[in-house]
Amino acid sequence: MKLLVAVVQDKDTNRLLDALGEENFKITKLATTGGFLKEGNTTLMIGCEDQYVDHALNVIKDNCSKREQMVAPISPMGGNADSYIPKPVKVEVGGATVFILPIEQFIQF
Ligand code: 2BA
Repeated sequence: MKLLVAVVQDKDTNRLLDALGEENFKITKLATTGGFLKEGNTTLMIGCEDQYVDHALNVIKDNCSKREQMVAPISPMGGNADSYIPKPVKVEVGGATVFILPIEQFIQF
């Protein structure tokens, strides 16, 4: 068994949840925050048998889009003002960042 931990954009979450649900995956949804953008994103925990991991990854891939996002500059409080670039920069976010962890035991009481 594996645990897929998928960080996705909020905009893709409902579509992805529906698609995974249609394929009978069991999911826990967590409201999370990206460390870089400090904006809300969604982390899904998906426990599944090894033989379904590729299918889950395909569903995630098909339902999460890459987007470009502008990041506002953060003032260099106490930092070096010489390297401060006072204009927004573009970063590419998503489609999904997925960690695949082996599960030693799965217990439900
Ligand atoms: P954030 O940390 O808010 O990052 C959002 C996007 O900003 C990233 O998209 C990446 O394109 C860019 N970015 C992140 N750190 C950067 C840096 N130091 N310099 C320049 N650009 C940077 P993604 O790579 O698609 O990541 C989307 C979200 O997935 C991340 O949101 C974070 O919540 C999670 N994530 C990505 N890699 C991770 C990792 N190795 N461990 C834990 N969480 C991760």
